[in-house]
Amino acid sequence: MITCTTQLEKSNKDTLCTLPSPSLVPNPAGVGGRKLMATALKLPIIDLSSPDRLSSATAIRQACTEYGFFYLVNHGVKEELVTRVLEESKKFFLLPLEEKMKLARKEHRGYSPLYAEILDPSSSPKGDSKESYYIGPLEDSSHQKNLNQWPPEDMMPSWKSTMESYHREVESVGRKLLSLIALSLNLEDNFFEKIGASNKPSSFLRLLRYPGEVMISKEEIYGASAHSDYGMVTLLATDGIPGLQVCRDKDKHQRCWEDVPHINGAFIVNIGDMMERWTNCLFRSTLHRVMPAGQERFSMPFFFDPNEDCVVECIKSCCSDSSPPRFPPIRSGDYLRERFRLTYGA
Ligand SMILES: O=C(O)CCC(=O)C(=O)O
Repeated sequence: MITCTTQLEKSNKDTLCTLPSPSLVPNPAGVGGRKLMATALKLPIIDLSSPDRLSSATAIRQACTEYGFFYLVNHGVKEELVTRVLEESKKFFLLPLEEKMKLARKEHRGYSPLYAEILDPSSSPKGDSKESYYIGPLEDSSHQKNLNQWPPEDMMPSWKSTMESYHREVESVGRKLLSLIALSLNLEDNFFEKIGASNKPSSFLRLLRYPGEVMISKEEIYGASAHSDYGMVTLLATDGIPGLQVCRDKDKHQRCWEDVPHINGAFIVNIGDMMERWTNCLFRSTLHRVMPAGQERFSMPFFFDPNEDCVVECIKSCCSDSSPPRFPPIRSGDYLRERFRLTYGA
C-alpha cells in the first residue's frame, strides 16, 4: 500500500494523494477512506546463516543505502521463543492499569501508558496510541547497577526468564549482524567491537501494544507517528498484523508511505540515526510509522544501540575531501538521552 502526504498538508491535515501507479485501487478497508491499495514494498532479504559473508555484506550495503530497511532470515531465534514473548507481553498488557503503573517507566525501563510518547508532535499532538514496556541491558552498566523493572513473579511466573532469554538471543543476532555491517563498509568485521560500540551495548527490548482504533473524537491517530530510530540498528518482530509503513525519502516535499508486509520468521531490520551519522548518511535511517489496523497489534522492536560511552564519529571509509563529515562526534549516551528527552519530555 502506498499513501502520500505533503509536508504542508501534514501540518494541517493528513491529506493523501495517489501515486501515478497503475496498480492503485480503492481500499474499502482503508482508514477513514484515506488509503489506496498498491503494491507492497519489496525489501531485500538477508540470510544471516549464509556462509558467503561477503555476498551478504554486499547485499546489506545495497539494502541500507537504498531502503535503510531489510528482512533478516535464518537468524537462529526460534519461532517458539518469539511466540512465547508475544504471549507473555499480551498477558502483561491485560493487567489493570493500576498494576501496570506500579512499574511506570523510570530510567527508560518499565511501562508507558497510552499516549505517553509523542514521536511526531506535528501529526500526533495528543500522543501515539500505544502502550509499551522497556527492558534495558541485562548486565549492569559501568555507571550504575541494573535498573530493569519486572512484574512480580507470583503474578507473572515465567515473564522475566522469557524476556531475558529473548533479550540475550536477539542481542547475539545483533552482534553477528553488526559484523556483516562492518564488512559492508569495507571495515574489519570486528570494527564495532574494537571501537567499543558492541561491548555492553545499550540494548533495549520494547514490548508494544497498539489498541488499533482508527479515530478518537474525529481526530486522526497513529499507533506510532513518523520517526526514525535513534540508535545503531533495530530488529523488529511483530504478531503479523499490518500497520508498519516506511517513507523512503524523508526530505521530499511529498511524503510517500509504503507498507512493509510481514514475513513469517523474519526480523524486520532498520538502520538508526547513529549508524547514519557513522556512515555520513551513506546508510539511511528511514522514516517509518505505524498506522492503526482497526484491530489490536503487538510488536517488539529490539534497539541494538552502542555502549553509552562509545563516541560516534564519521567512519573513515565514509568520508573524503569532497564529502567531509556532516556531524560532529558525539558520545552515544548523550545523544540518546537528548533524543529521549525530546520524545518523552523528560
Ligand atoms: O511496531 C512496529 O511495527 C514498529 C515500532 C517502531 O517503529 C518503534 O517502536 O520505533
